[in-house]
Amino acid sequence: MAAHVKPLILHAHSSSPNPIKVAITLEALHIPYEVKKWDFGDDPEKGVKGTKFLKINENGRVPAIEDPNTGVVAWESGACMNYIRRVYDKGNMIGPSGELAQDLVDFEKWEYFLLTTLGPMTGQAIWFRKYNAEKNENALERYTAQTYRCYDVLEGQLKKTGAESILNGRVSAVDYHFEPWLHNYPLAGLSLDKYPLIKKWLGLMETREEEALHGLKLGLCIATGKVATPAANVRVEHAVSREHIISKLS
Ligand SMILES: N[C@@H](CCC(=O)N[C@@H](CS)C(=O)NCC(=O)O)C(=O)O
Repeated sequence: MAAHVKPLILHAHSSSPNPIKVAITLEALHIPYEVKKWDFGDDPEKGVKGTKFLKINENGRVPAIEDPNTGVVAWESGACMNYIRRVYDKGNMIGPSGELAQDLVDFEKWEYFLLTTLGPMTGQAIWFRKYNAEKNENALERYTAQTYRCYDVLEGQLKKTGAESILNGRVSAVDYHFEPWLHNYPLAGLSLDKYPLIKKWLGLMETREEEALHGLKLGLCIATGKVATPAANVRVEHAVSREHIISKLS
């Protein structure tokens, strides 16, 4: 990333998966960024539903990004990540792996599946398990079943790719979309016992993060001696550190 790039501002909340996806994308592309944290609620100065934040995102949710290099303001994690890719991923490190119409559709269909289905179903499962003031077993059952249905679909896809990445061939922004949501399965009270390939993929993503922590500490993001194959090197180049990201968000 060119040295003259001014840090982007990532508007976030420390424990939420959607801002983490954007942070992973920024880290993967080595784009400098600063995190501005917001509370949930309507505090006029600090809350996502407060007057100050609503001027940035009238939908009152994180993430949002501001790019001082272009003046662009974006919200919705998908729009933020696609903006970042269009402007900063000129070498197409994390986008669709080919230029065929099918390659682009494959990328988008998994991206949209996460944004419209797996993410919201998991979010509701977490809500009804942990946060809803009154018990609502019916809603909890419904969202738990729907999230497992999404896991079935993802497990089937990982069977086709060997579970190294969601799309064939390489880790992409699609994996960055899914990882923070799958990482939250215990919070939603779910189990991966019936999903060996999701477990494998999640484990690989987490290994990449650990590897990258080493690289990031050195100011580099290169494969370490522990990684042997060229395919793994590609993974590590895209790797990011959960600890590093969480430390920025907290
Ligand atoms: N579809 C949105 C969802 C954003 C979203 O729900 N963000 C949550 C945190 S993960 C939020 O800001 N919640 C605050 C609230 O509901 O008041 C996206 O992908 O960015």
